[in-house]
Formats: sequence, C-alpha cells, structure tokens
Amino acid sequence: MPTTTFDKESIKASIVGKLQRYNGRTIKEASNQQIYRALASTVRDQIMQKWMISRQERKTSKAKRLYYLSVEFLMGRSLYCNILNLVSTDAYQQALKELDINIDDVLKEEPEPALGNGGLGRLAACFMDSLASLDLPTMGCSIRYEYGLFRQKIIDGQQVELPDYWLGNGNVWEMPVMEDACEVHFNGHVDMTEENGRMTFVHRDYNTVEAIPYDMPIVGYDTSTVNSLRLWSARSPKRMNLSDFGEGHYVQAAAEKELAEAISNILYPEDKHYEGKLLRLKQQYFFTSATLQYILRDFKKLNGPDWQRLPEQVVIHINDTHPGLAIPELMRLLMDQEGLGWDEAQAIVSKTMAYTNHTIMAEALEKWPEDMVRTLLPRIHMILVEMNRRLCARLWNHFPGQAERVGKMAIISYGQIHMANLCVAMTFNTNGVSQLHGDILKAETFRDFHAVMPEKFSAITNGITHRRWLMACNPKLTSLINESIGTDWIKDTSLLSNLAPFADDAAFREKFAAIKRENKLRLTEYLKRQQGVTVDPDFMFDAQSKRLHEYKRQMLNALHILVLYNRIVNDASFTMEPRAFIFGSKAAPGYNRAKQIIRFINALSRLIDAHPRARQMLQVVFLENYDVSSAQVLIPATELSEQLSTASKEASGTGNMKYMMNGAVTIGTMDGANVEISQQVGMDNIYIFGMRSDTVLDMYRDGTYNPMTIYETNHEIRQALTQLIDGTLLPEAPGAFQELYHSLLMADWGSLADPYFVLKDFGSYSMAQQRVNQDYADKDKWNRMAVINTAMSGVFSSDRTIREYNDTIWHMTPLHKH
Ligand code: 26W
Repeated sequence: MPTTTFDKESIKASIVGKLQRYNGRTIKEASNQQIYRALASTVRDQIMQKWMISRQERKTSKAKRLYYLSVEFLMGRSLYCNILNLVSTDAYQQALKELDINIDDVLKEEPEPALGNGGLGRLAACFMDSLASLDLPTMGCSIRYEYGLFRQKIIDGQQVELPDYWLGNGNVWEMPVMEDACEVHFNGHVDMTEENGRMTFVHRDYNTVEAIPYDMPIVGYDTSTVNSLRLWSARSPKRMNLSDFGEGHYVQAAAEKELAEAISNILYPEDKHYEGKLLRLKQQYFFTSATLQYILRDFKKLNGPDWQRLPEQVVIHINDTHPGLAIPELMRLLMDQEGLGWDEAQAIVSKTMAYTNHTIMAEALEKWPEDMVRTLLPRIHMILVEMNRRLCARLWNHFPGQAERVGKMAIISYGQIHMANLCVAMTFNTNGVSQLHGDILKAETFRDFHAVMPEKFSAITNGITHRRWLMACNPKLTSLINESIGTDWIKDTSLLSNLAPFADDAAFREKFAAIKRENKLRLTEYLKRQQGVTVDPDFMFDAQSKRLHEYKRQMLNALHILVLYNRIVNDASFTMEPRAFIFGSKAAPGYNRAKQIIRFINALSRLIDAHPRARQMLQVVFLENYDVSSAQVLIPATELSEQLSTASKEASGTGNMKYMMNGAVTIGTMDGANVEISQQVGMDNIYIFGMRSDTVLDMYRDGTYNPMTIYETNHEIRQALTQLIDGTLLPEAPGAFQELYHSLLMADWGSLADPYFVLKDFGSYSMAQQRVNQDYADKDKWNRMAVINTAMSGVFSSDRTIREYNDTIWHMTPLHKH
C-alpha cells in the first residue's frame, strides 16, 4: 500500500508549513491552540490517505459491514491516540522535541468530545477502537450534539452545571459529507390507498428536517484500516431569505429553523432515569432514520436492490434501546420505499439487527407514550401496531390464556411503547454485558422471552481498549511491560499473563511501584493546577470514579470515611495507613439525591481538613468535572479501586477494568464484571464484600429488610447518620441532608427504606477495608497484588470482546489477515 511516509523531518516541515500558511506565524510566535491545529492536521493528512484506501477496500471486497448505532460515543481526545495507533509516537515526540514544543501543553488544547454520559457511551468508543484495530469494517452512527455532557464545577461544595460548547474552536477531525445528506420527516398523516390489490402508504404534510453527516476517522492500531464515526447534524430546510425578511416573517422563519436544529443541540445528561421527552424521541428517530436511509442507499449502490442479501452484507447493532426505532424504520423503508411485503421485510429485519442491553434498572427501561409516537411518527406507529398484533398472536399460542404474561411482553400495552420488548422480539440476538448480567436477563428481566426464544440470548463481557487505557494513559508502565515480556501482548492481550511470574521478582516490583509513584505525582500536580488542592503522594490513593447513582453507592464509601473520622476523633490511640479518598462523579442535573451526595462528600472533605489529627491520616478529594481526559490521569495513579454497586445492579462496569489494568487492587461486590475480575486474579488479590446478587434479589422479593434495626444496633452507623443532620457536616445548612438521611432509614411512598442496602452491607465493607489497611502496610504484599491485577487484565481488552461479538453475532471477515 503506497502511502507517504511521515518521518520526523516531514512532520517538522508539515507543522512549520501549516503554521505559516494558516496563521502566518513561526513556532515561537504561535499559540498552543495554533500549534495544536497544525499538529492535528498533520496527523490528519496521514490518516486521510489510509481512510481513502480503506473505503475503496471495503467497496471492492464487498465485505460485510457493521453499523453500530448509539446515542452516545464518549470518545475523549483523539490526537494522542491517533498518533499511537499510527505507531508514530517516537517520530512525533522527537519532531516536537526538536521544534521545542511541549507535547503535553499542546494535547491539552484539544476539546474533549463529551458526547456521552458514562459507561454505555465510553464502551461504544472502546469498541470503535478495537473494531478498526481488528480490521472489521464498521461505521459508528450517532448525533453530532453541539453541546456535550455539561461541565461540572464545584461551588460552595455543590455541583454547578456549565454548558459544554465543544465545537467553539472547530473540530479538526470531522468532515462534512454533503452528498450523503438526507431528509427526515416528522408529524403529518398517512394516506392509505389500494393499488392493484396492494395497500400503499403515503406520508403527507410532514415537517422536514435535513440530516447532514459529519464523519470522523477511526484509526486502527498498526493496520491500514480506518473506519468512520458518522455524526448526524440537524438542519432546517428553510433558508433565511430576503422576502421573509421583507414580509415580516423573518422572526417566525428563524424560530422554525431553531426548532428543527434543536434536535442535535444537546446531549441528554440523564443516565439511567428515563423520561418520555419529545425532543429525545425526535433525536432518536432523527439519527436512526438518517442512518437507515444511508445504509440502504449504500447497499443498493454496491449490490443493487437485492434485499434478500442485506443480512449477508450488513449487520446493524443497537446499543441499548435508544436506537430501537431503527427496527420499524427499516420495515418502513423496505415496504414503502422498496416495495417489499410485510413478511419479506420482517424476515430481513430480524436477520439484520442485534441488540445489547446495558441495564436491568426498571426506571431506565424506555417506554414512549403511544400518543406521542402516533403524532410525531404516524407511519412508524402504524408499523409498531402491526408488529405488536403479530407478536401477541404468536405469544398467545405459546401462553394460551395468560393475558398478563402476554401483556408484559407486548410492544404496546396500556398506551405505552415498550422499547426493550420491541428490541428483544424483533432482533436476532439480545446480548448482556457480563456473565452475571446475561444470567439475570434470562432469569429475571426477559424471563418470559427467554422461555419462548432461548436461542437469541448471549452474554459477552465488556472490555476496554488497552491502547487508550494502558498504552496512552500509562506510557511508563507500558515500557516496563515491553521490557519484561516483549510487545506481542499489544496484539494479543492474553499474553499479559506472562507478567504474573514477575510478581515474585523484587526488582520488578520495585520498578512497578516507582511508576505508580510517578503517576501519583502526575495526579497530584494535576489536582494542584486544576483545582488548587494539595495531596500528599505518600498517602494511599483510593478512588471511586463513575456517574453518581444511589445503586453505585458512593454513599457507602462516604459513610465509611465519616466512621473512620469518628474513630480518629474519638480514640486518640487510633491510627491507620494515611489515605486520600478521591471521588470523580457527575450527577444528572435533575437527580436531587445524587446532588446531595456530592454535597455530603465535599462537606466531609472540609470537616476532615479542619481537624489537625484527622487530616494526618485522611483526605477527601472531589475531582471536578470527571471526564475521559481526567480519567486518564486519575486511573494510573490509583492504588485501590472502589466498585461498590449493590450486587445485581451494575450490568458490568468498565471503570473496574481500567483500574485493574493499571495495577489498582479492587474492593468490590460480586456484581457485574467484578465477578470475572475476581476469577481472573483469585480471591487473594481482590477484596470482595457484601451480599451476593441472588440474596439481594431474594431480599427485594420478600421485602422484610429494615435498616432501622441496623441503625439501632450499630452505634458507629448511628453516630455517622446523626452527624448528617445535626449540623456537624453542614453547620450553615443543617437541614440539607435531611432527605438523604431519611432515604436510608425510612420507607416512603413508592420507595423502600435504604433501597440499595447501604446499611446492610456496611459491616462487611468496613471489615474488608480493615484488611486493605493491614495489607497496604506490607508493601511487598501490596505490590505483588498490584502486579497480578495488571497481569490478569488481558481478557478485559475490548479486542477480546469484539472478537466474541464477531464470532457469535456479527460474522464479518476482517479486511486483512489476522
Ligand atoms: C434513557 C435513559 C438512559 C440513559 C442511559 C437509560 C440507560 C442508559 C444506559 C443504559 C446506562 C449505562 O451507561 N449503562 C452502563 O453500561 C455500561 C456498558 O455496558 C456498563 O458497564 C454499566 O454497568 C452500565 O450501568
């Protein structure tokens, strides 16, 4: 494959030349932002060549292509990872050094595309990296939100949300593809007519929104494959014109334009809690319809209208139910546009689409009001009604007379569209994201579906890209690994286990610990610079970073810290290994209890800082605006990883894997992928506590749990809870945590007392923490555990995950030999 080589000298020349041409500046005069753009567009030039070739390769080889549909792709910054995947870090580093440019200062200039909330969006990003690296032809499809997830500031100990206008300085990586623009139609009505004994459906009087695609290149590691991430932007077809202005319609025209363009304006910051908001429904249909139209056009161009072959050429993956309208949309296009009959269309649809579920939390399962769908998407609604009729007829055969059961499985019931039922019923595969989660889907969430269609269910454990989450964020550890076991592990991460014997090598452990120490210093500097906080690098670094949610139990961690504080204050002889507890977490803006927990953590931090003896042993740090970039600093510096979800509630978790890979030891419940982490490292190298998932599920069923008995018998818990409301924590607003306190002790309308068993698991957690404290004092023991964690993390590479998806669900052929 003939490509221009980008050696050190040509990189230097390119950067200097671009600064001259774009900015009329020399390196010395240029700002970091200008240097960033010159550097990034140099890297882009290198990618463009490969991108072109990759596109050609896919077309000429007629390879099956995956479309991965997701409302979120939490990509993080691209520049460094792109250089890494081009296997050009040395050339770029040297070039920059010779130009006297500090690479870290330049990398910081890239705005982070925060087009996701948490795990689901970051998983999609890791998948894109692995798909390209494994040469699997893929297009990721989503929305080009102008505002990503809000930026978080902590002001007076509380979360404040600021807008994230990430496109302010433009986006070096995106390319508009005007020739693929299309229209998406909303509202209006459907005319049915009969022509030659066939019903035809014509959508009339609709409102049009234009969908403009912007493609971003996804570079595979050490391969020529470059895939695309296609982000759709909404544009009003109404252009401003002078006659509008003259006739006084200008304002009205502007308002309509704004309404259409609102569709791709902002990412919904809710993670887990579903609300039936019209704009969200519009977003989902907008990007799904645009994507499906493109898929069919592209297929037709390559294969002609041979729709029976669609499932051979295309697989469409639905990342949770959010893009689930792709199902009726594909039906609509095949029938109304391409003239297929229902049965033919349905057979194609259910051979082409697969679905992954990411949560069992009932409040997160999407249900759209039927009226809303009927008004906004009249033709889609008709299709859903017919799908539902046929599904229910089939289910009646299976469960005769069992109306309640069939109702629970229906696509439409009690005036609501049940997206999860639609996805399970109409796709060929329903996947869970860890072994435990897969089991719970079969036994609980989709129990009845499993009885009817067991062959559809799979469980493929999530993974993370080791290129970003080890090689890019922890270059020193990467070098140590390379020196010790060679570099083959980069393409086959199972080989990381060759590191395990080094756990017993004192000299190796020494080096491993020294790198951890350097990463701790890097985090310390980051915290100092970003938020003016000083942290002692001699403290143990203990971190819990993830979205704030009650089921993730940041509260368990915080209450335990308060108990430690009380032990120190109440007992002058109490000592412990000094520890910095670091939290990184955003709360959904409307999730009050979560915001109270953030306030509690910050109040706790202040309480400890004010106590001369407590602050010798304890520190609480709230890392502001946790995002992909700060995770890349936090995780390599962490020694203890907190994974505290109530067993059964965390579908997988992926932060747990990132920490493990960087040599943190986990304290956690037997939940999600923690179960598999414990199997990899063995029980001696992890701190497992708390109720198991089956016990939790039984406790929910029998409903006898009463946290009040724990409150009454455990005086440490009683004291800590009382401090929440007696003014110890927030003398300026003593009532602020009343609701939080209440939720842990009292049942309320519609909610149990302590619904996530914080008090129930507290004792077990506290004991596990005592073991952590003892073991940390034994440096050899601790470092041995840390090494084992890195060594056994290979299976959690998303390369393994993607291979499994491909073997069991997608069945694509890699563009190159592997
Ligand atoms: C409609 C509101 C809404 C928004 C987002 C509901 C549900 C979601 C996601 C499904 C939440 C999510 O991110 N789930 C997480 O997915 C990760 C990747 O599979 C898992 O590792 C996490 O355990 C799971 O919570």
